[in-house]
Amino acid sequence: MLRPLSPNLVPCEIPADTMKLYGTLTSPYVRRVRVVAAAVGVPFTLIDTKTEDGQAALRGVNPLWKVPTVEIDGQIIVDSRAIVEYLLRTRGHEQFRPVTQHGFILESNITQVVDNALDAGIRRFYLEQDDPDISAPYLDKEKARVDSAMAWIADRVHGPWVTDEPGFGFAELALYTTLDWMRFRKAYDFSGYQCLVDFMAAHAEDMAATAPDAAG
Ligand SMILES: N[C@@H](CCC(=O)N[C@@H](CS)C(=O)NCC(=O)O)C(=O)O
Repeated sequence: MLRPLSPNLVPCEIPADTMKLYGTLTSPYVRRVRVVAAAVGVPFTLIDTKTEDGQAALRGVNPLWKVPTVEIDGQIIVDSRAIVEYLLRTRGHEQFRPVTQHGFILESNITQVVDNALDAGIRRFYLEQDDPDISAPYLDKEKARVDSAMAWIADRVHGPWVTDEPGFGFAELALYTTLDWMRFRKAYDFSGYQCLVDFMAAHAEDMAATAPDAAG
């Protein structure tokens, strides 16, 4: 099981070995990086992209203007999956279930389904922030896509795990951060799936330190 060491570390001065993390404390994708950085012992400084300065800094390093983006070991990495992969490859896998040859396809399918459901939820969230009454057939399709994805995932979750190999790996991290963001933003009610409720309960203690609720 993955045990985060500390949720955020924000020193006054940035030592050379500290990662610069562009993001917000409410983003589920940024949370994945925060969890893994804490678990492998990489301190980071958060550049808050909700602020004007933070957003300008992000736009200077990532042409997609998306978070998380990190600066580490003199390089910029965009996309949470690549950042997590880099941290695990360079700082150690000890607490993280590795992806085996056997498990690769299932893990890949699960993370694609989870991430696409999350992306659909995030798009709806942003659009409804701009216009609470917004309505369009494509938005209905996005909602139906999330329903379909959740039913597919619920079929595969067993106890605290998602793949057929036990252990906390990327699929579990992706699913936990996604469901917790949906709970936090009231974007999707998964309480009808007892297996998803149980999955969340199994990891809640380990994930509490990085919960989005405190950030508002
Ligand atoms: N595939 C990307 C997705 C990142 C993503 O969508 N981040 C959201 C925040 S949770 C974002 O930056 N949205 C800004 C926008 O769409 O303008 C990853 O895994 O890092």
